[in-house]
Amino acid sequence: QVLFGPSVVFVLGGPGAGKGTQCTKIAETFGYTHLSAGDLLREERSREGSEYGELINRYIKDGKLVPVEITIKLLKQAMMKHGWEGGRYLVDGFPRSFDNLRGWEEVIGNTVRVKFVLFFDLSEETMQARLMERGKTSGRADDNLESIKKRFVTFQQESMPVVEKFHLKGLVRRINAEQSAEQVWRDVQRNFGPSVI
Ligand code: UP5
Ligand code: MG
Repeated sequence: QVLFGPSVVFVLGGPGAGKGTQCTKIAETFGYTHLSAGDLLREERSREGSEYGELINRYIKDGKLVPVEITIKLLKQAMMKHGWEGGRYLVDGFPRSFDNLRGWEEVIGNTVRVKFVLFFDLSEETMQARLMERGKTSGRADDNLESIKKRFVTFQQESMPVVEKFHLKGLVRRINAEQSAEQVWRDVQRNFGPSVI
């Protein structure tokens, strides 16, 4: 059993579900460190001397999942940097496949306590509209219709089965992410605070 290692909340949901937006608020309000797997991969892509830059770029544009060895290395590095013992982390956008989960279990496994999984649930129509709107200014290589469609396929085929698996373990807390950001935040907050530590 983990006595004083880090604790983690996984934050899952489709592309454009609002994971990043809500994680920022949770981090500010409840003292978590927010680690977005996608942000870590994008940082690594632009890091000078990175051997993975090209590869990461290709996978992200295609809406495919970067080999888990890379993602897990970045996540673990970030957790060590911010403090391992007693750290409280929001892991945003990971694990998004059974292979991701295997990587997590092999490298991190029971050295970390997974408290629960926050799952943002909403329609593809809404996600698409949000991402197309963001794409006007985001500069993200995957905020275009072609990449968005590919991200949806990956989410349905690879990520939803992971959510289902966590659900069967009783770990999932579902949020109606179709609502306004304020309403979503109101629902998200109920899952944090003294009663759920
Ligand atoms: N917005 C947010 N909430 C709103 C609301 N309630 N109402 C109206 N608008 C709302 O939000 C998206 C947009 O919607 C923003 O403009 C926001 O203002 C607005 P955001 O909070 O950014 O949503 P988020 O769920 O974080 O969307 P994101 O695009 O980051 O989701 P993805 O899961 O697609 O992206 P991520 O960065 O996690 O991954 C990108 C790619 O990296 C993946 O496709 C994959 O290729 C790769 N990747 C891996 O390979 N492995 C990993 O482990 C992780 C990523
Ligand atoms: Mg995000």
